[in-house]
Amino acid sequence: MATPPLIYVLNGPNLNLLGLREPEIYGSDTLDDIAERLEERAGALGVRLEIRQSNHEGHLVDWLHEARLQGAKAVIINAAAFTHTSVALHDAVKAIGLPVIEVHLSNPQAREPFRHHSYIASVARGTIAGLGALGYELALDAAARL
Ligand code: CA2
Repeated sequence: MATPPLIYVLNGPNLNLLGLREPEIYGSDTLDDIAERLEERAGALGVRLEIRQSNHEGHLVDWLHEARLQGAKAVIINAAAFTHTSVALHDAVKAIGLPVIEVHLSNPQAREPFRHHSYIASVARGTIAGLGALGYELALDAAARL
């Protein structure tokens, strides 16, 4: 039987604190809770997931490259604060040539002005923001259909 398509789910800095701090902004689910629901949904969709989190920009760049080398079909990324700062992530997303879906738990457009610009958005296939943890599941549904 053919191996199910692979999708990378990458999470940036401080997202390891999800559910532990600032639930009024980011919700009460931990990253493990989100990962568990994504794995469940992935099973139903017939795809495999590689779910990672790092507080280091270079790890996220390396994992974007790895996604391409591993033959991933799509990447879902919440680059967290690096969304607003990282030309390196912009370049990596552009370079790998895979459909990349940008996800944010909160709606950065409704927050401080420094969150209004995303270096990822212009090279992403699409962005889902402001829907909390549900955004990851919607992104997975979309990724599986791309
Ligand atoms: O809304 C999102 O998903 C963000 O990507 C989250 C980032 C923020 O810098 C972006 O502007 C929008 C912050 C992630 C930090 O996560 C925390 C979780 C719990 C407690 C503290 C931070």
